[in-house]
Amino acid sequence: MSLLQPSAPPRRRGRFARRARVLHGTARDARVPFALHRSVSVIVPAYNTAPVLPEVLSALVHRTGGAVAEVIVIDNASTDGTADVVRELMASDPLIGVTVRLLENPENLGYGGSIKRGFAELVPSAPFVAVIHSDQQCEAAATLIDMAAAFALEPEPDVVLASRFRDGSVTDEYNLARRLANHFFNAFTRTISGLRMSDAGTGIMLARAGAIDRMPFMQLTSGYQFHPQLNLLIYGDPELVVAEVPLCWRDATVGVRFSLAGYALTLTRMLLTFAWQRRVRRRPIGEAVVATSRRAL
Ligand SMILES: Nc1nc2c(ncn2[C@@H]2O[C@H](COP(=O)(O)OP(=O)(O)O)[C@@H](O)[C@H]2O)c(=O)[nH]1
Ligand SMILES: [Mg+2]
Repeated sequence: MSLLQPSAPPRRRGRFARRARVLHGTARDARVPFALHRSVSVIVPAYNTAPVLPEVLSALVHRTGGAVAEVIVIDNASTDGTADVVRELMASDPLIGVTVRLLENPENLGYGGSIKRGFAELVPSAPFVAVIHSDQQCEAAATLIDMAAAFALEPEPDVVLASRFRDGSVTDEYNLARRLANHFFNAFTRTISGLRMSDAGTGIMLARAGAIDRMPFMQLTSGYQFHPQLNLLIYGDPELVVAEVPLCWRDATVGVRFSLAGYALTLTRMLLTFAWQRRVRRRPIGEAVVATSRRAL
């Protein structure tokens, strides 16, 4: 019996025919499929998250049903001793010591810069690559297991995205202004792109490395618009099967909170540039997304 049921048969007709096929998983008693055992490499971007990062790493290494092969923490030049905390944890817990690798950016490379470094490191060799944040806005182990379990769906997905805004998602402890802004930008992104995505900005994902390898990820922004750009590429790729699973997401208690107004401004600029490239210049999705990088900070 499949543990995850598609909520609706995937549609291949009409205006979505040339887009990625999207499945909707609802995790119930989720289990890691055999194919993913010891096969997932997790990227954990970190910036000033020392107080909570040990628990995130411990969850990923000890409580993910055997899915995790390695974890790469990418410290983005934190100033609160995040890297030292990771080193201490690696020294005190043998399994964490052999599973976690710490990469330290010599200077802050931006959020997207860290993910690009992680992808460049892992995509050539790992079978599956995940992104889980270091600030505990979601429960790391449960989220990774839910995403892994979605690989039992038929047809098997290439990319699984954890969504804050679909049936089963829990966001009551997530700031109302950010929730509303996300709803607005999801609708805006869907209107502009014609792509059926429930959470256009999610950065929590698990994918076959081959699916990421298809993306020109090094040409995306090094800033916060990295995932909105990457998600346009993923949902717009007709060769990919994409699954969404519900995510429980709450406010962070650590780290640096970026300005919502600044984020909204750069996202608006990115989306308007994308619309111009698609509709006026008639560029394919991939080219249109890459063309937004200059404006997507
Ligand atoms: N704010 C910030 N977070 C970073 C940076 N580099 C990596 N991160 C990590 O990236 C993750 C997401 O960043 P965050 O600011 O929480 O964004 P949000 O959760 O998407 O609203 C967190 O785990 C951060 O610790 C950076 O330069 N700035
Ligand atoms: Mg966060």
